[in-house]
Amino acid sequence: MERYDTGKDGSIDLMELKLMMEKLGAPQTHLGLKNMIKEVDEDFDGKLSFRETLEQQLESRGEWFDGS
Ligand SMILES: [Ca+2]
Repeated sequence: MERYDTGKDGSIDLMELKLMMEKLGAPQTHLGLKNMIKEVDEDFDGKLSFRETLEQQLESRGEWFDGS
């Protein structure tokens, strides 16, 4: 999923998540995106690290990154 990290900083920020969800065919509102980040963000930096998203995916939300 590194291809979604357009900033190449090792994490997915709000804008990158927005683009990612649009590409996955499930566009989210700004509020929806913030809630998604808040749900997964373990260190409260407002971004999703690959580790955080991977853990989330493994735990319960596999549908997030389906179709990759
Ligand atoms: Ca984080």
